[in-house]
Amino acid sequence: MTDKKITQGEWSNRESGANSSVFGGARKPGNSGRLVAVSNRTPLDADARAGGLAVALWDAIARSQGLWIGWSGEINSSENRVRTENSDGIDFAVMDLTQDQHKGYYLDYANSVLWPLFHNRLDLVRFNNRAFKTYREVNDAFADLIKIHAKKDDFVWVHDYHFMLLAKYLRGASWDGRLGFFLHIPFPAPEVFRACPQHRELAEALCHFDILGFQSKKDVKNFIRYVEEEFKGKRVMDEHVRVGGRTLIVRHCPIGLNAQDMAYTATLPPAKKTGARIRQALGKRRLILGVDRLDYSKGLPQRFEAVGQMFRKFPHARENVSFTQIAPPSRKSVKEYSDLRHQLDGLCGRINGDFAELDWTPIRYHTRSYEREELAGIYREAHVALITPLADGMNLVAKEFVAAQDSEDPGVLILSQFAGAAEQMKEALIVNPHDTEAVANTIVQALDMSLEERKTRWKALWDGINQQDINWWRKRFMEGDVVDMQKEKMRA
Ligand code: GDG
Repeated sequence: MTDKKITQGEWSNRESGANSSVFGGARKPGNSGRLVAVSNRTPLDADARAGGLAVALWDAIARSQGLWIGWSGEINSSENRVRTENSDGIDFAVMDLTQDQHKGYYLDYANSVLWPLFHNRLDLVRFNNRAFKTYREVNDAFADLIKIHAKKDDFVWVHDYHFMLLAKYLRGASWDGRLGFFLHIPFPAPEVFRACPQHRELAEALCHFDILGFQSKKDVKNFIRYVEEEFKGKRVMDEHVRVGGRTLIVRHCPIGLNAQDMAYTATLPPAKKTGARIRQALGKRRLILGVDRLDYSKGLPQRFEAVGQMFRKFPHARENVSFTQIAPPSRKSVKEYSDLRHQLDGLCGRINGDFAELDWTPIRYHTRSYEREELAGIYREAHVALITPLADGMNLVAKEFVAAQDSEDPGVLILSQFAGAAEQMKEALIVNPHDTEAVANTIVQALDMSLEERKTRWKALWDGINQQDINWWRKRFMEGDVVDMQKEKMRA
């Protein structure tokens, strides 16, 4: 692999402004072409197929006869590692990773450097220059795959922190097609990002995209402040930033979900059956619910502590509620995740030991996943959703919970101020997840809330997520570009 790093000198020289403008030049609205999505996991993977991203992009890709590029999910060290196939009308080009690539790029860099760093957990980051070389190598290999399969008038939409270097490698190979990048996780404050030895290389590479989409206004601010401070970047219009001789669009683009579909699913027989089972198990008690991948960014220990405090401080709550946490394990091979599992096992055991009755278990904690239909039924049955991440790009569970509610008797959403969703979902009860006493008090506030207030808050939340749903998000990202491109394609 060649190291295509642009030196600091070259980068500074580009600030003269002599180079290309982006949306003002060749890549302006109305170009025709296909949509090419690039993401680490693709919907060929059964686990990713049901996700919001797949739903959001599937139709748009199919309409433009585009394709999806990503990791196959397989580890294979042979020469023959690229596979193309068509699934339900969508073309895929997927690549296996070698054992070394899987370890360096995925486990050691994406999962053990970028994920904790971008979630403000410098204490968990294991900086690793060798892993970064593999991260470069894999990004370079995917850039080659894109060059082979994408055409110059396609819109290539790259997803997430696994592929931050792609645009630089493509531009280095004279690719001047349209390139967009959406970051699903938060963009850290510049002070935190600078702790990463490769921060300049990563950020400079991002500046080779034509458009960068972020979940929250805070992420946009962090990124713009970083390029202003580090690369003397300048905001030239609302969304346009001039940096390194290029102009890129930096767009606030909060992801949504297919709200109507979740609302409908929650009324179907499988959801109702699940709801009835829970009701039977709960008896007269009401359900407080958490649903998260088992991840240290989700604030689960603090949440368990808050629930324990609530049972201690408000003994009457013991008669009235149970807390259920659904936490399907992810990234089991990373040490921090098994440590978290042990910590939660201990906390759960302690709280249940302190408060359980012969006929009541205060905390139920399930480290398994449920079918989407079952999950919809569980959401609908919950009186309170406790969504308290310490850092989160958006948090779709908060939106799914709202979508699944019965409008005549809706549950109450308690949401962390550190979830991207908190910027949009202002009618939730917003909490600081580190302040476990305040969270305990807020749970009681939610349990005591009148039906009228619950309905008012829910209606405002529903209107928001229904309006800014997954299709709104896709269109917003591509505003003035691929949307027009697709219209042209359909007219043709
Ligand atoms: C990243 C960002 C951003 C969970 N348990 C089960 C299950 N889930 C599904 C939920 C939800 C999804 O997993 C989790 O989405 P989140 O948004 O909460 O979080 P991340 O996985 O961390 O996603 C995040 C997101 O990207 C999108 O941009 O919002 O901030 O970190 O859809 O429903 N699904 C099923 N069974 C389970 O047991 N079927």
